[in-house]
Amino acid sequence: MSIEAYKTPEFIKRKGIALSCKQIPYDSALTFNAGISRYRDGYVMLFRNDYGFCKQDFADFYAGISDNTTPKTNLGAAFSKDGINWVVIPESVFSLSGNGINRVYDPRITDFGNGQYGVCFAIDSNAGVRGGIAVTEDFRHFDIKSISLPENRNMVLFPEKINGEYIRLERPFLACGRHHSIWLSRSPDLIHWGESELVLSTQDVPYADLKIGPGAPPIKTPYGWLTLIHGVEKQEKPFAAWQRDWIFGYYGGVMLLDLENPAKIIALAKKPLLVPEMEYELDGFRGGVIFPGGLVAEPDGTAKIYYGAADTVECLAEAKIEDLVKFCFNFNCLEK
Ligand code: M1P
Repeated sequence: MSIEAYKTPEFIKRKGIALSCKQIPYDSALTFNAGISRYRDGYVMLFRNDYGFCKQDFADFYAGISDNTTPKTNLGAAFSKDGINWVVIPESVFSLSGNGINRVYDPRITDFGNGQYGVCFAIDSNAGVRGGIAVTEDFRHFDIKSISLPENRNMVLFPEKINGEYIRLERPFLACGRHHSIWLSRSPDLIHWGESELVLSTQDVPYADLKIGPGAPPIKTPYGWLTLIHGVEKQEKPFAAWQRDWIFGYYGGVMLLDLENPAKIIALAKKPLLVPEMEYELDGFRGGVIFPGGLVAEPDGTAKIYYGAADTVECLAEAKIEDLVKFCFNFNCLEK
């Protein structure tokens, strides 16, 4: 299949670009793949900030003039009263390097409800990609609790303990040519992780043929834990992109997990929830990429859905939580 075969359902209301490099008061080329949470009387965003290169560098690269196509990355923070308009903190708030670590990226935020926030992030290291977990109260100071073994990332934390344990979803990179899958692990303290179980394989997701990954930290509904994922499908022709051979479509997806045993899927929508369709989703550093990282429940029954688009900007869409749940049940992969 290709992205033309799918359509974003009408109950998804796009609100456009929430944050772009134009709003960043320090070096910034791409601002995307953010984590978002309610914070005090508003919202907080931790976003991925890639810098040190620009679109022209890619044109120069293809013309054989330059090879400045590898970004540097740090994490920025922004605050908002309404979840729509953001004020960016004047300096980046988090980066790691040394000890074989090259950069951190793709942050996720989970509100533990006690003034503490769990932050998951990916790490590129000399040994491979790793998943980190930190705790913060102010989004300026981060207490790193654990960093996984190599070849794991895309972690998201649940907002509450289940049977006395912290829960995370994660995406190990499976060897031996197996497709990537979403797994669940448990921890008493955010440091030691185990009791891992397979949740979902790429082969079980109709709109993914290469990879899947956890997207936004789950929110609790009466029907189950509602959570977003991404699914990756190879396309027939490359997208309009800075990276001209970029041929992978990324869709946002949605599923419901059992409230008591979140390793069990109750319903998984067989159609994607967010399909790259808008210019800002199709054209950018890597066109055709939708990478959900935030799902925020509002008191009126809507959810704010935050996603990185084209690895270039951070976007917002809204939907009724009831419609997201119905979408899972009405197109449930588990009912063949
Ligand atoms: O470029 C698309 C995405 O590629 C990676 O994600 P995944 O391993 O799931 O394919 C990440 O680098 C991500 O940040 C990026 O958006």
